[in-house]
Amino acid sequence: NVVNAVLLLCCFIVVVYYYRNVRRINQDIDQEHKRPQANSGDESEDFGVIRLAPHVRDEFVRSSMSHVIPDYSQKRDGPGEDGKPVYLSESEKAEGDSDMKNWFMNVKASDKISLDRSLPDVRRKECKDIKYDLKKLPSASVVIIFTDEAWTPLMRTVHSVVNRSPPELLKEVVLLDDNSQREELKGHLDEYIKRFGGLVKLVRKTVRHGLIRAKLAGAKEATGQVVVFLDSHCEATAGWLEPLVARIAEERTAILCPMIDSIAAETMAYHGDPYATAVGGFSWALHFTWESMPQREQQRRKSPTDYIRSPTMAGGLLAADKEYFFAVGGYDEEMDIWGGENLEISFRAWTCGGSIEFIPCSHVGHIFRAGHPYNMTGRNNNKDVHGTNSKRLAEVWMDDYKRLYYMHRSDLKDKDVGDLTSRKELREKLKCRPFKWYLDNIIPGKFIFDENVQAYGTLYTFVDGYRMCIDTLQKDEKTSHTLGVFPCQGKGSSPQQMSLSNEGHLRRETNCAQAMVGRDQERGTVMMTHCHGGSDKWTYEGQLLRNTRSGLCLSTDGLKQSDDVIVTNCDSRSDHQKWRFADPNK
Ligand code: UD2
Ligand code: MN
Repeated sequence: NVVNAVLLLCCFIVVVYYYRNVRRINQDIDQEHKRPQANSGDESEDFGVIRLAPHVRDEFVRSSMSHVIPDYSQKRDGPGEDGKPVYLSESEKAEGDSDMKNWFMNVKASDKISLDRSLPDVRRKECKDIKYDLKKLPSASVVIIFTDEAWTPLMRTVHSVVNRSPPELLKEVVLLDDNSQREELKGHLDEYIKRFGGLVKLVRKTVRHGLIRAKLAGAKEATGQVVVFLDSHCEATAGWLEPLVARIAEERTAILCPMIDSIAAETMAYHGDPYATAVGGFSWALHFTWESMPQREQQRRKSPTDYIRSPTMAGGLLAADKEYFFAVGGYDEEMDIWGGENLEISFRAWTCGGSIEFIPCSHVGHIFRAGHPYNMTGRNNNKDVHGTNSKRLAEVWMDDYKRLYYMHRSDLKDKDVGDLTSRKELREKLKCRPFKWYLDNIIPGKFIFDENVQAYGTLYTFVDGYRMCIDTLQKDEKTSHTLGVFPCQGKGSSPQQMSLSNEGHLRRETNCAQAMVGRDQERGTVMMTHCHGGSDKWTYEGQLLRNTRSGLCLSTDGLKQSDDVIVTNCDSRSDHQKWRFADPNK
Protein backbone atom coordinates (compact mmCIF):
# COMPACT_ATOMS: atom_id res chain seq x y z
CA ASN A 1 0.00 0.00 0.00
CA VAL A 2 2.74 2.40 0.91
CA VAL A 3 4.51 1.55 -2.36
CA ASN A 4 1.31 2.19 -4.29
CA ALA A 5 0.74 5.51 -2.58
CA VAL A 6 4.26 6.66 -3.35
CA LEU A 7 3.89 5.60 -7.01
CA LEU A 8 0.61 7.45 -7.29
CA LEU A 9 2.14 10.57 -5.79
CA CYS A 10 5.05 10.40 -8.22
CA CYS A 11 2.68 10.09 -11.17
CA PHE A 12 0.72 13.04 -9.90
CA ILE A 13 3.85 15.21 -9.61
CA VAL A 14 5.02 14.24 -13.10
CA VAL A 15 1.63 15.04 -14.58
CA VAL A 16 1.39 18.41 -12.86
CA TYR A 17 4.93 19.33 -13.84
CA TYR A 18 4.39 18.23 -17.44
CA TYR A 19 1.11 20.08 -17.68
CA ARG A 20 2.57 23.29 -16.32
CA ASN A 21 5.48 23.23 -18.71
CA VAL A 22 3.56 22.27 -21.81
CA ARG A 23 1.00 24.90 -21.04
CA ARG A 24 3.68 27.49 -20.62
CA ILE A 25 5.32 26.58 -23.91
CA ASN A 26 1.99 26.73 -25.67
CA GLN A 27 1.28 30.09 -24.13
CA ASP A 28 4.61 31.35 -25.29
CA ILE A 29 4.03 30.07 -28.77
CA ASP A 30 0.54 31.61 -28.82
CA GLN A 31 2.01 34.85 -27.73
CA GLU A 32 4.55 34.60 -30.51
CA HIS A 33 1.88 34.14 -33.13
CA LYS A 34 0.10 37.22 -31.92
CA ARG A 35 3.19 39.30 -32.32
CA PRO A 36 3.83 40.89 -35.67
CA GLN A 37 6.91 39.37 -37.29
CA ALA A 38 9.51 42.02 -36.95
CA ASN A 39 11.95 40.39 -39.36
CA SER A 40 9.80 38.71 -41.96
CA GLY A 41 11.88 37.11 -44.66
CA ASP A 42 14.64 36.74 -42.15
CA GLU A 43 15.39 33.25 -40.90
CA SER A 44 15.35 34.08 -37.19
CA GLU A 45 12.12 33.87 -35.23
CA ASP A 46 10.89 35.20 -31.97
CA PHE A 47 10.19 32.90 -29.09
CA GLY A 48 8.09 35.09 -26.90
CA VAL A 49 10.38 38.06 -26.80
CA ILE A 50 13.53 36.03 -27.24
CA ARG A 51 15.08 36.20 -30.68
CA LEU A 52 16.41 32.78 -31.70
CA ALA A 53 17.34 30.93 -34.86
CA PRO A 54 14.92 28.05 -35.59
CA HIS A 55 17.18 25.17 -34.61
CA VAL A 56 18.11 26.85 -31.32
CA ARG A 57 14.47 27.56 -30.75
CA ASP A 58 13.59 23.87 -31.28
CA GLU A 59 16.22 22.98 -28.75
CA PHE A 60 14.72 25.54 -26.41
CA VAL A 61 11.28 23.95 -26.64
CA ARG A 62 12.49 20.36 -26.60
CA SER A 63 14.69 20.74 -23.57
CA SER A 64 12.36 22.93 -21.57
CA MET A 65 11.34 20.12 -19.23
CA SER A 66 14.74 19.57 -17.72
CA HIS A 67 18.22 20.23 -18.85
CA VAL A 68 20.18 17.33 -20.27
CA ILE A 69 23.94 17.59 -20.39
CA PRO A 70 24.98 16.87 -23.97
CA ASP A 71 27.31 14.05 -24.84
CA TYR A 72 30.20 15.99 -26.31
CA SER A 73 31.91 12.84 -27.55
CA GLN A 74 29.27 12.84 -30.32
CA LYS A 75 30.06 15.10 -33.22
CA ARG A 76 27.73 18.10 -33.38
CA ASP A 77 26.84 20.01 -36.50
CA GLY A 78 25.50 23.51 -36.54
CA PRO A 79 26.67 27.07 -36.57
CA GLY A 80 29.48 27.82 -34.17
CA GLU A 81 30.01 24.21 -33.08
CA ASP A 82 33.52 23.39 -31.92
CA GLY A 83 34.00 27.11 -31.37
CA LYS A 84 33.97 27.83 -35.11
CA PRO A 85 33.14 31.33 -36.36
CA VAL A 86 29.63 32.16 -37.57
CA TYR A 87 29.31 34.21 -40.73
CA LEU A 88 26.02 35.88 -41.48
CA SER A 89 24.21 35.76 -44.80
CA GLU A 90 23.74 38.93 -46.83
CA SER A 91 20.22 39.39 -45.51
CA GLU A 92 21.35 39.01 -41.89
CA LYS A 93 24.38 41.26 -42.10
CA ALA A 94 22.58 44.53 -41.47
CA GLU A 95 21.20 43.24 -38.20
CA GLY A 96 24.60 41.89 -37.20
CA ASP A 97 26.19 45.25 -37.98
CA SER A 98 23.65 47.12 -35.91
CA ASP A 99 24.25 44.65 -33.05
CA MET A 100 27.94 45.52 -33.22
CA LYS A 101 27.02 49.16 -32.69
CA ASN A 102 24.44 48.63 -29.96
CA TRP A 103 25.86 45.62 -28.12
CA PHE A 104 29.49 45.72 -29.16
CA MET A 105 28.96 42.09 -30.05
CA ASN A 106 27.19 40.29 -32.85
CA VAL A 107 24.09 39.09 -31.00
CA LYS A 108 22.66 37.97 -34.33
CA ALA A 109 25.54 35.53 -34.77
CA SER A 110 25.27 34.41 -31.15
CA ASP A 111 21.54 33.73 -31.61
CA LYS A 112 22.36 31.16 -34.28
CA ILE A 113 24.56 29.07 -32.03
CA SER A 114 23.33 26.30 -29.76
CA LEU A 115 23.39 27.27 -26.08
CA ASP A 116 25.15 23.93 -25.56
CA ARG A 117 27.67 24.34 -28.35
CA SER A 118 30.82 22.24 -28.33
CA LEU A 119 34.18 23.95 -27.83
CA PRO A 120 37.74 22.96 -28.56
CA ASP A 121 39.65 21.56 -25.59
CA VAL A 122 42.69 23.80 -25.76
CA ARG A 123 44.43 22.44 -22.69
CA ARG A 124 47.87 21.00 -22.91
CA LYS A 125 48.21 17.26 -22.65
CA GLU A 126 49.83 17.58 -19.21
CA CYS A 127 46.64 19.24 -17.97
CA LYS A 128 44.34 16.60 -19.41
CA ASP A 129 46.39 13.89 -17.73
CA ILE A 130 45.85 15.20 -14.19
CA LYS A 131 43.44 13.06 -12.18
CA TYR A 132 41.44 14.79 -9.47
CA ASP A 133 39.83 13.11 -6.50
CA LEU A 134 36.51 14.95 -6.73
CA LYS A 135 35.32 13.67 -3.36
CA LYS A 136 38.19 15.45 -1.63
CA LEU A 137 37.80 18.80 -3.36
CA PRO A 138 35.77 21.75 -2.03
CA SER A 139 32.49 22.67 -3.73
CA ALA A 140 32.08 25.85 -5.73
CA SER A 141 29.37 28.42 -6.35
CA VAL A 142 29.62 30.17 -9.70
CA VAL A 143 28.41 33.76 -9.54
CA ILE A 144 27.42 35.34 -12.86
CA ILE A 145 26.55 39.01 -12.60
CA PHE A 146 24.77 40.76 -15.42
CA THR A 147 22.96 43.91 -16.36
CA ASP A 148 20.87 43.86 -19.53
CA GLU A 149 22.97 41.17 -21.16
CA ALA A 150 21.72 39.72 -24.46
CA TRP A 151 19.88 36.44 -23.95
CA THR A 152 22.03 33.92 -25.81
CA PRO A 153 25.46 35.00 -24.51
CA LEU A 154 24.06 35.03 -20.99
CA MET A 155 22.41 31.63 -21.23
CA ARG A 156 25.40 30.14 -23.02
CA THR A 157 27.47 31.17 -20.01
CA VAL A 158 25.08 29.30 -17.71
CA HIS A 159 24.84 26.22 -19.97
CA SER A 160 28.60 26.00 -20.38
CA VAL A 161 29.10 26.06 -16.61
CA VAL A 162 26.40 23.47 -15.94
CA ASN A 163 27.58 21.24 -18.79
CA ARG A 164 31.26 21.33 -18.00
CA SER A 165 31.46 21.34 -14.21
CA PRO A 166 31.60 18.02 -12.35
CA PRO A 167 28.27 17.77 -10.45
CA GLU A 168 30.25 16.82 -7.35
CA LEU A 169 31.94 20.22 -7.40
CA LEU A 170 29.21 22.55 -8.62
CA LYS A 171 27.15 23.59 -5.62
CA GLU A 172 25.12 26.14 -7.57
CA VAL A 173 25.12 28.89 -10.14
CA VAL A 174 24.07 32.27 -8.78
CA LEU A 175 22.68 34.55 -11.49
CA LEU A 176 22.81 38.04 -10.08
CA ASP A 177 20.66 40.43 -12.06
CA ASP A 178 21.92 43.96 -11.53
CA ASN A 179 18.58 45.65 -12.19
CA SER A 180 18.18 44.73 -15.86
CA GLN A 181 15.39 46.51 -17.70
CA ARG A 182 15.06 44.42 -20.83
CA GLU A 183 11.76 42.55 -21.05
CA GLU A 184 13.22 39.14 -21.97
CA LEU A 185 15.27 39.07 -18.78
CA LYS A 186 12.20 39.42 -16.60
CA GLY A 187 9.54 36.64 -16.52
CA HIS A 188 11.18 34.41 -19.07
CA LEU A 189 14.36 34.02 -17.16
CA ASP A 190 12.63 32.77 -14.01
CA GLU A 191 10.80 30.22 -16.14
CA TYR A 192 13.83 29.21 -18.14
CA ILE A 193 16.09 28.35 -15.25
CA LYS A 194 13.55 25.93 -13.78
CA ARG A 195 14.96 23.34 -16.17
CA PHE A 196 18.10 23.26 -14.06
CA GLY A 197 16.10 21.97 -11.11
CA GLY A 198 17.28 24.44 -8.50
CA LEU A 199 20.94 24.32 -9.49
CA VAL A 200 20.67 27.82 -10.97
CA LYS A 201 19.46 30.51 -8.57
CA LEU A 202 18.32 33.88 -9.71
CA VAL A 203 18.82 36.90 -7.47
CA ARG A 204 17.36 40.22 -8.57
CA LYS A 205 18.52 43.64 -7.48
CA THR A 206 15.96 46.36 -8.01
CA VAL A 207 18.50 49.12 -7.62
CA ARG A 208 21.49 49.23 -9.94
CA HIS A 209 24.50 48.09 -7.92
CA GLY A 210 27.29 48.42 -10.46
CA LEU A 211 29.48 45.41 -11.04
CA ILE A 212 31.53 45.74 -7.87
CA ARG A 213 28.64 45.73 -5.42
CA ALA A 214 26.90 43.17 -7.67
CA LYS A 215 29.83 40.80 -7.23
CA LEU A 216 29.71 41.31 -3.47
CA ALA A 217 25.96 40.68 -3.40
CA GLY A 218 26.38 37.54 -5.52
CA ALA A 219 29.18 36.20 -3.33
CA LYS A 220 27.02 36.69 -0.23
CA GLU A 221 24.42 34.36 -1.77
CA ALA A 222 27.01 31.66 -2.48
CA THR A 223 26.89 28.57 -0.27
CA GLY A 224 29.84 26.66 -1.74
CA GLN A 225 33.26 26.82 -0.11
CA VAL A 226 34.73 28.38 -3.21
CA VAL A 227 33.21 31.34 -5.01
CA VAL A 228 33.89 31.75 -8.73
CA PHE A 229 32.97 34.95 -10.57
CA LEU A 230 32.25 35.07 -14.28
CA ASP A 231 31.13 37.82 -16.63
CA SER A 232 27.79 37.18 -18.33
CA HIS A 233 29.30 36.49 -21.78
CA CYS A 234 31.67 33.63 -21.04
CA GLU A 235 31.98 29.98 -22.00
CA ALA A 236 33.62 27.48 -19.68
CA THR A 237 35.54 24.68 -21.36
CA ALA A 238 36.31 21.08 -20.44
CA GLY A 239 38.01 20.65 -17.09
CA TRP A 240 37.88 24.33 -16.21
CA LEU A 241 36.73 24.01 -12.59
CA GLU A 242 38.81 21.16 -11.18
CA PRO A 243 42.24 22.88 -11.26
CA LEU A 244 40.77 26.00 -9.63
CA VAL A 245 39.23 24.28 -6.63
CA ALA A 246 42.21 21.92 -6.35
CA ARG A 247 44.61 24.84 -6.01
CA ILE A 248 42.41 26.50 -3.38
CA ALA A 249 42.33 23.22 -1.44
CA GLU A 250 46.12 23.45 -1.47
CA GLU A 251 46.46 27.19 -0.80
CA ARG A 252 43.47 28.87 0.76
CA THR A 253 44.84 32.40 0.40
CA ALA A 254 45.46 32.15 -3.34
CA ILE A 255 43.03 34.11 -5.52
CA LEU A 256 42.93 32.40 -8.89
CA CYS A 257 42.18 33.32 -12.46
CA PRO A 258 41.57 30.88 -15.28
CA MET A 259 43.19 31.50 -18.65
CA ILE A 260 40.89 33.99 -20.32
CA ASP A 261 40.45 32.76 -23.89
CA SER A 262 38.91 35.04 -26.44
CA ILE A 263 35.51 34.72 -28.07
CA ALA A 264 35.42 37.06 -31.07
CA ALA A 265 32.68 39.65 -30.64
CA GLU A 266 31.91 39.62 -34.36
CA THR A 267 31.82 35.87 -35.13
CA MET A 268 31.75 34.13 -31.72
CA ALA A 269 34.83 32.17 -32.79
CA TYR A 270 36.58 30.62 -29.81
CA HIS A 271 40.30 31.08 -29.60
CA GLY A 272 42.39 29.65 -26.78
CA ASP A 273 46.11 29.39 -26.34
CA PRO A 274 47.39 26.36 -24.44
CA TYR A 275 50.72 28.06 -23.81
CA ALA A 276 50.40 30.47 -20.95
CA THR A 277 52.90 33.24 -21.49
CA ALA A 278 51.33 36.31 -19.90
CA VAL A 279 50.82 37.81 -16.48
CA GLY A 280 48.88 40.89 -15.40
CA GLY A 281 50.47 44.30 -14.88
CA PHE A 282 49.18 47.83 -14.56
CA SER A 283 49.81 51.29 -15.87
CA TRP A 284 50.19 54.31 -13.59
CA ALA A 285 46.92 55.56 -15.04
CA LEU A 286 45.63 52.49 -13.17
CA HIS A 287 44.56 50.39 -16.10
CA PHE A 288 45.16 46.68 -16.31
CA THR A 289 47.84 45.56 -18.81
CA TRP A 290 49.10 42.23 -20.10
CA GLU A 291 52.83 41.66 -19.66
CA SER A 292 55.04 38.79 -20.68
CA MET A 293 55.82 36.29 -17.96
CA PRO A 294 59.01 37.35 -16.17
CA GLN A 295 62.04 35.10 -16.37
CA ARG A 296 62.06 34.48 -12.62
CA GLU A 297 58.52 33.11 -12.77
CA GLN A 298 59.41 30.87 -15.69
CA GLN A 299 62.29 29.52 -13.65
CA ARG A 300 60.22 29.02 -10.50
CA ARG A 301 57.61 26.89 -12.28
CA LYS A 302 58.46 23.22 -12.35
CA SER A 303 55.85 22.10 -14.86
CA PRO A 304 53.59 23.68 -17.48
CA THR A 305 50.62 22.86 -15.25
CA ASP A 306 52.03 24.89 -12.36
CA TYR A 307 50.21 28.06 -11.28
CA ILE A 308 51.65 31.39 -12.43
CA ARG A 309 52.10 34.19 -9.92
CA SER A 310 50.69 37.37 -11.40
CA PRO A 311 51.05 40.92 -10.02
CA THR A 312 47.46 41.76 -11.05
CA MET A 313 44.33 40.30 -12.57
CA ALA A 314 41.95 41.42 -15.33
CA GLY A 315 39.04 41.24 -12.92
CA GLY A 316 36.11 39.34 -14.35
CA LEU A 317 37.00 35.70 -13.96
CA LEU A 318 38.30 34.52 -10.62
CA ALA A 319 37.99 31.89 -7.94
CA ALA A 320 38.61 32.30 -4.24
CA ASP A 321 37.85 30.59 -0.98
CA LYS A 322 34.67 32.43 -0.01
CA GLU A 323 35.65 32.98 3.62
CA TYR A 324 39.08 34.20 2.62
CA PHE A 325 37.65 36.47 -0.05
CA PHE A 326 35.59 38.30 2.57
CA ALA A 327 38.28 38.14 5.27
CA VAL A 328 40.77 39.88 3.00
CA GLY A 329 38.26 42.64 2.30
CA GLY A 330 35.90 41.46 -0.49
CA TYR A 331 35.67 44.58 -2.60
CA ASP A 332 35.40 48.27 -1.81
CA GLU A 333 31.63 48.82 -1.61
CA GLU A 334 32.00 52.46 -2.48
CA MET A 335 33.37 51.68 -5.92
CA ASP A 336 30.70 52.32 -8.50
CA ILE A 337 29.62 50.67 -11.80
CA TRP A 338 32.88 49.57 -13.45
CA GLY A 339 36.64 49.64 -13.01
CA GLY A 340 39.37 49.69 -10.41
CA GLU A 341 38.27 46.73 -8.30
CA ASN A 342 40.58 44.36 -10.18
CA LEU A 343 43.74 46.32 -9.33
CA GLU A 344 42.43 46.97 -5.82
CA ILE A 345 42.01 43.26 -5.06
CA SER A 346 45.40 42.57 -6.64
CA PHE A 347 47.35 45.10 -4.56
CA ARG A 348 45.39 44.13 -1.47
CA ALA A 349 45.77 40.36 -1.83
CA TRP A 350 49.52 40.55 -2.35
CA THR A 351 50.26 43.09 0.37
CA CYS A 352 47.95 41.48 2.93
CA GLY A 353 49.48 38.01 2.79
CA GLY A 354 47.64 36.39 -0.12
CA SER A 355 48.46 36.00 -3.78
CA ILE A 356 47.07 36.27 -7.30
CA GLU A 357 47.69 33.28 -9.52
CA PHE A 358 46.81 32.26 -13.07
CA ILE A 359 45.87 28.61 -13.52
CA PRO A 360 47.07 27.40 -16.94
CA CYS A 361 44.92 24.25 -16.97
CA SER A 362 41.65 26.16 -16.55
CA HIS A 363 40.31 27.78 -19.73
CA VAL A 364 37.26 30.04 -19.94
CA GLY A 365 36.29 32.10 -22.98
CA HIS A 366 35.15 35.71 -22.72
CA ILE A 367 33.65 37.97 -25.36
CA PHE A 368 35.90 41.01 -25.38
CA ARG A 369 33.75 43.97 -26.36
CA ALA A 370 34.90 47.32 -27.68
CA GLY A 371 32.48 49.21 -25.43
CA HIS A 372 29.85 48.89 -22.73
CA PRO A 373 26.26 48.22 -23.78
CA TYR A 374 24.93 49.73 -20.56
CA ASN A 375 24.85 53.09 -18.87
CA MET A 376 28.26 53.88 -17.36
CA THR A 377 27.10 56.86 -15.29
CA GLY A 378 27.51 56.28 -11.58
CA ARG A 379 25.86 57.81 -8.55
CA ASN A 380 25.61 61.60 -8.43
CA ASN A 381 25.85 61.73 -12.20
CA ASN A 382 29.46 60.52 -12.08
CA LYS A 383 30.72 60.11 -15.65
CA ASP A 384 34.20 59.01 -14.62
CA VAL A 385 33.65 55.90 -12.51
CA HIS A 386 36.98 54.37 -13.46
CA GLY A 387 38.76 57.56 -12.40
CA THR A 388 37.05 57.93 -9.05
CA ASN A 389 37.21 54.20 -8.24
CA SER A 390 40.91 54.29 -9.02
CA LYS A 391 41.45 57.31 -6.81
CA ARG A 392 39.93 55.32 -3.94
CA LEU A 393 42.36 52.48 -4.46
CA ALA A 394 45.33 54.83 -4.90
CA GLU A 395 44.51 56.67 -1.69
CA VAL A 396 44.10 53.49 0.34
CA TRP A 397 46.75 51.13 -1.04
CA MET A 398 49.50 53.04 -2.83
CA ASP A 399 51.02 55.22 -0.10
CA ASP A 400 53.11 58.00 -1.62
CA TYR A 401 53.10 56.23 -5.01
CA LYS A 402 49.63 57.59 -5.54
CA ARG A 403 51.50 60.63 -6.90
CA LEU A 404 52.13 58.62 -10.06
CA TYR A 405 48.39 58.28 -10.59
CA TYR A 406 47.96 62.02 -10.08
CA MET A 407 50.67 62.69 -12.66
CA HIS A 408 48.11 61.30 -15.10
CA ARG A 409 45.05 62.58 -13.36
CA SER A 410 45.92 65.89 -11.71
CA ASP A 411 42.25 66.82 -12.16
CA LEU A 412 41.32 64.25 -9.51
CA LYS A 413 43.64 65.51 -6.78
CA ASP A 414 40.98 67.49 -5.00
CA LYS A 415 38.03 65.36 -6.04
CA ASP A 416 35.86 64.00 -3.24
CA VAL A 417 35.54 60.25 -3.75
CA GLY A 418 33.72 59.43 -0.52
CA ASP A 419 34.77 58.20 2.87
CA LEU A 420 37.87 55.99 2.93
CA THR A 421 38.00 55.28 6.66
CA SER A 422 36.78 51.70 6.66
CA ARG A 423 39.13 50.66 3.86
CA LYS A 424 42.08 52.27 5.62
CA GLU A 425 41.06 50.50 8.83
CA LEU A 426 40.97 47.21 6.97
CA ARG A 427 44.54 47.80 5.81
CA GLU A 428 45.59 48.50 9.39
CA LYS A 429 43.72 45.52 10.79
CA LEU A 430 45.22 43.08 8.30
CA LYS A 431 48.68 44.60 8.87
CA CYS A 432 49.27 44.83 5.15
CA ARG A 433 52.70 45.58 3.75
CA PRO A 434 53.59 48.93 2.18
CA PHE A 435 53.12 49.48 -1.54
CA LYS A 436 56.88 49.75 -1.93
CA TRP A 437 57.15 46.12 -0.85
CA TYR A 438 54.75 45.19 -3.63
CA LEU A 439 56.75 47.17 -6.19
CA ASP A 440 60.07 45.69 -5.06
CA ASN A 441 58.93 42.08 -4.69
CA ILE A 442 55.90 41.43 -6.84
CA ILE A 443 56.51 43.66 -9.84
CA PRO A 444 60.23 44.52 -9.76
CA GLY A 445 61.35 46.53 -12.75
CA LYS A 446 58.14 48.54 -12.96
CA PHE A 447 59.31 51.94 -14.16
CA ILE A 448 58.65 54.83 -11.79
CA PHE A 449 58.82 58.19 -13.59
CA ASP A 450 60.59 60.05 -10.84
CA GLU A 451 62.78 57.38 -9.18
CA ASN A 452 66.26 56.43 -10.39
CA VAL A 453 66.12 59.15 -13.01
CA GLN A 454 68.45 62.01 -13.96
CA ALA A 455 65.48 64.20 -14.76
CA TYR A 456 61.76 64.04 -15.36
CA GLY A 457 58.93 66.44 -16.19
CA THR A 458 57.73 68.24 -19.27
CA LEU A 459 60.58 68.57 -21.75
CA TYR A 460 60.63 71.84 -23.71
CA THR A 461 62.61 74.23 -25.83
CA PHE A 462 62.04 77.97 -25.80
CA VAL A 463 62.22 79.52 -29.25
CA ASP A 464 61.38 83.18 -30.00
CA GLY A 465 59.43 83.45 -26.75
CA TYR A 466 57.47 80.34 -27.62
CA ARG A 467 57.50 77.07 -25.67
CA MET A 468 57.49 73.79 -27.57
CA CYS A 469 57.01 70.60 -25.55
CA ILE A 470 57.79 66.99 -26.37
CA ASP A 471 54.39 65.35 -26.79
CA THR A 472 52.93 61.96 -27.73
CA LEU A 473 50.44 63.76 -30.03
CA GLN A 474 47.61 61.44 -28.99
CA LYS A 475 49.33 58.36 -30.32
CA ASP A 476 48.45 55.03 -28.73
CA GLU A 477 51.23 54.41 -26.26
CA LYS A 478 50.80 50.66 -26.43
CA THR A 479 52.19 50.70 -29.95
CA SER A 480 55.31 52.17 -31.53
CA HIS A 481 54.88 55.72 -32.77
CA THR A 482 56.88 58.78 -33.68
CA LEU A 483 57.49 61.34 -30.96
CA GLY A 484 56.23 64.86 -31.56
CA VAL A 485 56.32 68.43 -30.34
CA PHE A 486 53.35 70.58 -29.46
CA PRO A 487 52.79 73.89 -27.70
CA CYS A 488 53.22 73.28 -23.94
CA GLN A 489 49.98 72.54 -22.15
CA GLY A 490 51.22 73.31 -18.67
CA LYS A 491 50.26 71.78 -15.39
CA GLY A 492 49.92 68.04 -15.28
CA SER A 493 49.56 67.32 -18.99
CA SER A 494 50.66 63.70 -18.97
CA PRO A 495 51.19 63.32 -22.75
CA GLN A 496 54.03 65.81 -22.32
CA GLN A 497 55.90 64.10 -19.50
CA MET A 498 59.23 62.41 -20.07
CA SER A 499 61.93 60.84 -17.90
CA LEU A 500 65.64 60.47 -18.50
CA SER A 501 66.50 57.33 -16.55
CA ASN A 502 69.79 56.74 -14.79
CA GLU A 503 70.65 54.21 -17.52
CA GLY A 504 70.21 56.97 -20.10
CA HIS A 505 66.86 55.95 -21.56
CA LEU A 506 64.68 58.84 -22.65
CA ARG A 507 61.36 57.30 -21.86
CA ARG A 508 57.77 57.18 -20.74
CA GLU A 509 56.03 54.35 -18.88
CA THR A 510 56.76 51.56 -21.33
CA ASN A 511 58.27 53.17 -24.42
CA CYS A 512 61.80 54.47 -25.05
CA ALA A 513 62.98 57.04 -27.59
CA GLN A 514 64.90 55.57 -30.54
CA ALA A 515 66.60 57.84 -33.09
CA MET A 516 65.58 56.84 -36.60
CA VAL A 517 68.83 57.47 -38.41
CA GLY A 518 71.03 55.22 -40.44
CA ARG A 519 74.81 55.43 -40.36
CA ASP A 520 76.13 58.75 -41.76
CA GLN A 521 72.67 60.30 -41.88
CA GLU A 522 72.36 63.79 -40.41
CA ARG A 523 68.68 63.99 -39.71
CA GLY A 524 65.92 61.65 -38.60
CA THR A 525 62.76 61.32 -36.53
CA VAL A 526 62.39 59.69 -33.12
CA MET A 527 60.34 56.54 -32.53
CA MET A 528 58.85 55.55 -29.19
CA THR A 529 59.16 51.76 -28.96
CA HIS A 530 58.88 49.23 -26.16
CA CYS A 531 61.85 49.69 -23.81
CA HIS A 532 64.46 46.95 -23.51
CA GLY A 533 68.07 46.73 -22.40
CA GLY A 534 69.29 47.68 -25.86
CA SER A 535 67.12 50.78 -26.24
CA ASP A 536 68.97 53.94 -27.34
CA LYS A 537 70.78 55.96 -24.70
CA TRP A 538 70.83 59.72 -24.42
CA THR A 539 73.08 62.13 -22.54
CA TYR A 540 72.02 65.45 -21.12
CA GLU A 541 74.99 67.84 -21.27
CA GLY A 542 74.53 71.54 -20.94
CA GLN A 543 71.10 71.60 -22.43
CA LEU A 544 71.76 69.25 -25.31
CA LEU A 545 70.02 65.88 -25.45
CA ARG A 546 72.46 63.74 -27.40
CA ASN A 547 71.62 60.32 -28.83
CA THR A 548 74.75 58.28 -28.08
CA ARG A 549 74.34 55.81 -30.98
CA SER A 550 74.08 58.43 -33.75
CA GLY A 551 75.78 61.33 -31.99
CA LEU A 552 72.88 63.57 -33.12
CA CYS A 553 70.87 65.89 -30.87
CA LEU A 554 67.17 66.37 -30.26
CA SER A 555 65.94 69.49 -32.04
CA THR A 556 62.84 71.49 -32.99
CA ASP A 557 64.59 73.24 -35.89
CA GLY A 558 62.26 73.86 -38.82
CA LEU A 559 59.27 72.20 -37.18
CA LYS A 560 55.67 73.30 -37.32
CA GLN A 561 53.62 73.77 -34.14
CA SER A 562 52.47 70.18 -34.19
CA ASP A 563 55.10 68.01 -35.80
CA ASP A 564 57.46 65.08 -35.38
CA VAL A 565 60.55 66.01 -33.39
CA ILE A 566 63.90 65.43 -35.08
CA VAL A 567 67.50 64.56 -34.30
CA THR A 568 70.16 66.48 -36.18
CA ASN A 569 73.78 67.64 -35.85
CA CYS A 570 74.41 68.98 -32.37
CA ASP A 571 74.72 72.75 -32.00
CA SER A 572 74.92 74.11 -28.47
CA ARG A 573 74.14 77.65 -29.73
CA SER A 574 70.83 76.71 -31.33
CA ASP A 575 67.75 77.60 -29.26
CA HIS A 576 66.06 74.63 -30.92
CA GLN A 577 68.34 72.27 -29.03
CA LYS A 578 68.24 73.86 -25.57
CA TRP A 579 66.09 71.42 -23.63
CA ARG A 580 64.76 71.95 -20.14
CA PHE A 581 62.77 69.65 -17.85
CA ALA A 582 59.99 71.46 -16.01
CA ASP A 583 58.28 70.15 -12.90
CA PRO A 584 54.93 69.01 -14.32
CA ASN A 585 53.19 70.23 -11.20
CA LYS A 586 54.22 73.84 -11.68
C1 UD2 B 1 36.69 43.81 -17.08
C2 UD2 B 1 36.29 42.54 -16.33
C3 UD2 B 1 35.09 42.85 -15.47
C4 UD2 B 1 35.49 43.91 -14.45
C5 UD2 B 1 35.98 45.12 -15.21
C6 UD2 B 1 36.52 46.21 -14.31
C7 UD2 B 1 37.17 40.59 -17.48
C8 UD2 B 1 36.96 39.56 -18.50
N1 UD2 B 1 36.13 41.44 -17.24
O1 UD2 B 1 35.72 44.41 -17.86
O2 UD2 B 1 34.62 41.71 -14.78
O3 UD2 B 1 36.45 43.42 -13.56
O4 UD2 B 1 37.02 44.80 -16.08
O5 UD2 B 1 35.61 46.63 -13.39
O6 UD2 B 1 38.23 40.65 -16.88
N2 UD2 B 1 27.76 44.56 -14.90
C9 UD2 B 1 26.83 44.67 -13.88
N3 UD2 B 1 26.47 45.93 -13.45
C10 UD2 B 1 27.01 47.06 -13.99
C11 UD2 B 1 27.98 46.94 -15.00
C12 UD2 B 1 28.34 45.67 -15.44
O7 UD2 B 1 26.33 43.68 -13.37
O8 UD2 B 1 26.64 48.14 -13.56
C13 UD2 B 1 28.16 43.22 -15.36
C14 UD2 B 1 28.14 43.00 -16.85
O9 UD2 B 1 26.86 42.60 -17.29
C15 UD2 B 1 29.19 41.94 -17.02
C16 UD2 B 1 30.19 42.23 -15.91
O10 UD2 B 1 29.53 43.09 -15.00
O11 UD2 B 1 28.70 40.64 -16.83
C17 UD2 B 1 31.45 42.89 -16.42
O12 UD2 B 1 31.16 43.97 -17.26
P1 UD2 B 1 31.85 44.10 -18.70
O13 UD2 B 1 31.81 42.80 -19.39
O14 UD2 B 1 31.27 45.27 -19.37
O15 UD2 B 1 33.32 44.41 -18.25
P2 UD2 B 1 34.71 44.12 -19.06
O16 UD2 B 1 34.75 42.73 -19.51
O17 UD2 B 1 34.89 45.23 -20.01
MN1 MN C 1 33.16 41.30 -19.93
